[in-house]
Amino acid sequence: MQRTLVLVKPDGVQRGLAGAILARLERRGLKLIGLKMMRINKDVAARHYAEHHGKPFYEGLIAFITSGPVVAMIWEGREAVSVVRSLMGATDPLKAAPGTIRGDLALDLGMNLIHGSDSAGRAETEIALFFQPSELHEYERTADRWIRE
Ligand code: DAT
Ligand code: MG
Repeated sequence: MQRTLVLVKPDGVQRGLAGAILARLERRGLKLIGLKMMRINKDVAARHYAEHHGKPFYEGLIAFITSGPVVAMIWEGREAVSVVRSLMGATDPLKAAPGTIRGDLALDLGMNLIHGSDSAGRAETEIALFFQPSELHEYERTADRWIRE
């Protein structure tokens, strides 16, 4: 089953939206298998956002993501990566569709509440960057027979 990394960014924690964001993913039927609050340090931030190194917004992005605690989560489910990306909405909240997390709850590109891995390959790398294997929980969920055909 596919897994993906989700971060409720510092703006989401500060605004008291961590629970609301978690609930949206949970209600969709995705399965939570890892969860922790953490402060991202500069080294992890640089590795996580390496693809954006050198871009004009890079320094601000690193400063933002390290500015306060985040809630890090691993979600599992069928096509979890693209399901989470669609629930998140477009990167720029002004372009995100209503009904999505960013489209309903955010206004600014730099304060867009949530990170989700953008491919299955990136998800594996990001999960390893943020979680130890012992922090991931495999368990049976009785509701799964009402979620998965
Ligand atoms: P996403 O978070 O949707 O995967 P991304 O990986 O392209 O988007 O960018 C990572 C984050 O960087 C994004 O959530 C917000 C910020 N960002 C991206 N493009 C930006 C820009 N042009 N100006 C300011 N911040 C930007
Ligand atoms: Mg991205």
